Amino acid sequence: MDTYQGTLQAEGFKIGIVLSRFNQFISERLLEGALDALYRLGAKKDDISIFKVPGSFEIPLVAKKIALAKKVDGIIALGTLIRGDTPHFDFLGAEVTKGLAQISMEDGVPISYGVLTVDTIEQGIERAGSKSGNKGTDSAFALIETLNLLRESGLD
Ligand code: INI
Repeated sequence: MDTYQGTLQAEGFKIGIVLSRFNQFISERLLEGALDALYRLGAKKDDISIFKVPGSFEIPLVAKKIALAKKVDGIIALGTLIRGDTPHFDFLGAEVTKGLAQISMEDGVPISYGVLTVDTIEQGIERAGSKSGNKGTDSAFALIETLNLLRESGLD
């Protein structure tokens, strides 16, 4: 029986990070968390490219272009969607999630999902480096594990 589980070793991987600037004070904490994780796992600064977009809606298009350019091994998507009084949040959340999943499947580029979808600013802060961890950190770990799983199992 063969069981594959990716190691946590980031050295040598080229990583693209797409970051939405909307709700910047939270999203920047996600970026800090992702970068901290990547460096702790051995990634080099020169192997990381950061693409800042205005809002989460713009993340999938830029991720798609990065995937098509074939210059990175994997992509981390970071953003913060906070529910308002209208259905806007639901439409945005669905499109961003669906868009990223589709790109990852179509282009075979691993994308990890670090887009917060929260009801309140407090919930966002909690998930960006305080009591509920940091979703940016989690998504960096998930990407590196997935990249290694594909490499080590011969599927990439
Ligand atoms: N973008 C976000 O990343 N988070 C939000 O909470 C948000 N809200 O609430 O509106 C948001 N809107 C901007 C959107 O992503 C686009 O940038 C904009 O519609 C222009 O295309």
